Amino acid sequence: MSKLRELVNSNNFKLNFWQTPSTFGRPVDVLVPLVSLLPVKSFLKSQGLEYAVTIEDLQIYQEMDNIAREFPDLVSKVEIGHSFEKRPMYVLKFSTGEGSRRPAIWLNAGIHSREWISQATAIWTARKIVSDYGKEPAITSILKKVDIFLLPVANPDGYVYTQTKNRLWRKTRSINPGSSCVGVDANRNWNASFAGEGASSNPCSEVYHGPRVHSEVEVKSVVDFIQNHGNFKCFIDIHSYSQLLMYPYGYTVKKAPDAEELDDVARRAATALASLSGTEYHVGPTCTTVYPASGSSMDWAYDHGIKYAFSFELRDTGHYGFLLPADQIIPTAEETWLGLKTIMEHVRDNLY
Ligand code: BHK
Ligand code: ZN
Repeated sequence: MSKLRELVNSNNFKLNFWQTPSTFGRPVDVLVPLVSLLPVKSFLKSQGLEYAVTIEDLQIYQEMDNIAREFPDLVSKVEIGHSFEKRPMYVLKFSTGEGSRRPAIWLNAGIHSREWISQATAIWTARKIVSDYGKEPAITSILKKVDIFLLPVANPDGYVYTQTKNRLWRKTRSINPGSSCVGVDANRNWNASFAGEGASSNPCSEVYHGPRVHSEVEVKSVVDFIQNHGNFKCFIDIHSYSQLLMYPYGYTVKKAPDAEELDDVARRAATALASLSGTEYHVGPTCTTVYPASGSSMDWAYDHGIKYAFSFELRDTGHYGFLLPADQIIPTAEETWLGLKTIMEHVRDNLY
């Protein structure tokens, strides 16, 4: 009791007590900011106070629960697997139709943990879809024909690490046997010219491709889900920063067979995006637009027959970089939505 009071009165941990300590000795409920999580846990342990985590991530994971609960006829939450550190990987499935194998779109965010505008844009997008469905003709007609699967946090361990230890962490948090360096670049780990150009075999590199194809359980979970489903027509990976909209390939300078159609769709998407507040995007294939990169999710999707494969690099162009201020989250998400909608409308009208 007195130890709990110590916790309440300490300003260091920035705790928010939902239930303050009582004299009856019932448990208290405390909201802990991620930066304080480890210190608070060790304080509780050192004082012999029992605790349990009841809501893992109040912010993004809780919002996914809220959306699924508020719109049960439109949204379901699917657990597709877990991360290296055993955090659940949740996907929101938006579907209006019967049958489990309707043509589908995969929206992937947060594969690189430090690109926070990606996860934020994804969760905003989830709320946007449920708010606009039945009111706005584009999303309503898209969902008449296709299902949308949204993975807001593709690299949960990395995301927690960026909030607790190192804001600029990019990779997964898997242990590399024989090396003191941690993690694999989850966007070099896919079966698309794996370990080719633009990836490193050094575990200490930021673009380490990992020991083998799909070695990262986070990647394997997505691969298995998409392959078992078998009817994905579109895959969009969302990164930051640079304001780019790219399509295959990253692993070769060779033109993708569908390059002209993909370029046309991407240009229209970039124009729609810019129409909101003038944010300019460059459009092109990854390899010649940024750099060669083998083993990416986008190239894997494309080579596995998912024709409409794109990769966004959201705001900005480097002024704030990964540390995009919070007041740009909603403007970024709103403009990105116009680009996403353009692509999804094209998919709707060009199912194959
Ligand atoms: C995007 C798609 C396919 C391959 C590479 C890229 C560029 C991306 C990367 O994986 O290196 C750039 C990046 O993370 C910054 O968001
Ligand atoms: Zn990235």
